[in-house]
Amino acid sequence: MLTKVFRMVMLGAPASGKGTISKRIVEKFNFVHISPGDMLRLNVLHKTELGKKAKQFMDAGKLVPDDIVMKCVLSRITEVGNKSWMLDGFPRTLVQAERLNASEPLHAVINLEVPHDVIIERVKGRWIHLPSGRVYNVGFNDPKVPGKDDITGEDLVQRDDDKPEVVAQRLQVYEEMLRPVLEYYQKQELITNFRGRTTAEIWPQVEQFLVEKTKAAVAKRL
Ligand code: G5P
Ligand code: MG
Repeated sequence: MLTKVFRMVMLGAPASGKGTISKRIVEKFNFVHISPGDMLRLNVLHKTELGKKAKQFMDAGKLVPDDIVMKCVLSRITEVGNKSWMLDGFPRTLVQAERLNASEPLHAVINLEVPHDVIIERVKGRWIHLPSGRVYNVGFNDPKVPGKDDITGEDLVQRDDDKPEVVAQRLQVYEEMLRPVLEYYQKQELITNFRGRTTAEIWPQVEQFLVEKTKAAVAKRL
């Protein structure tokens, strides 16, 4: 049982399995999952002012401006209060990493490394339930009823940014923008890389790592 607030981020290319592994971390460690991507998609769905601003960037496979994303993330962290949390797909720029560090020093940074050929195949079969962010994949975690969310029975959709040309752009942006973020966390000796072609390979490594890290945090060695 954790007695201390644990703060971590999970980085990784588009479709590397951040959302999938986050779900397992939530189940096993009871962390609050904060996914700026899910939050932005919900705003786009509900056509909020923020959603209208973000949509043009997301549809083009570009990053949403730092100020918009920072505001969302920091206000969500404040809402979460005194619970352990994990950020999924944040920070994506050096500015985001530095601003996060200024208010929320981290215990761990996890970076998923999955080859590009695997990523390209995965996005073709991805279906999501937009209101909840639940994610499925044909042949990996199929919904119980094809095309329907397991919990609500509502329709599943494909993401607008999962079109092949947008995925290529997202991968390029990821490579360019994330390099300085990875270097930033390497300098702080905070980052751990996890490699594999499947979540089945990666998850046991992440699980073991977090068991040790959270124990150390509770023992106040972090
Ligand atoms: P997001 O929403 O953060 P991405 O591009 O970082 O999006 P994405 O696409 O959500 O990441 P993921 O979460 O890493 O991918 O992967 P996932 O959904 O868990 O898994 C991918 C698929 O593979 C799923 O269908 C899953 O079921 C399947 N799968 C998993 N494991 C396996 C396996 O072992 N085998 C098989 N066969 N399948 C598997 O960002 C979206 C946009 O929002 C904006 C940007 O515009 C961004 O492009 N944004 C930000 N902008 C600025 N700053 C930020 N911090 C931003 N965050 C988001
Ligand atoms: Mg995701």
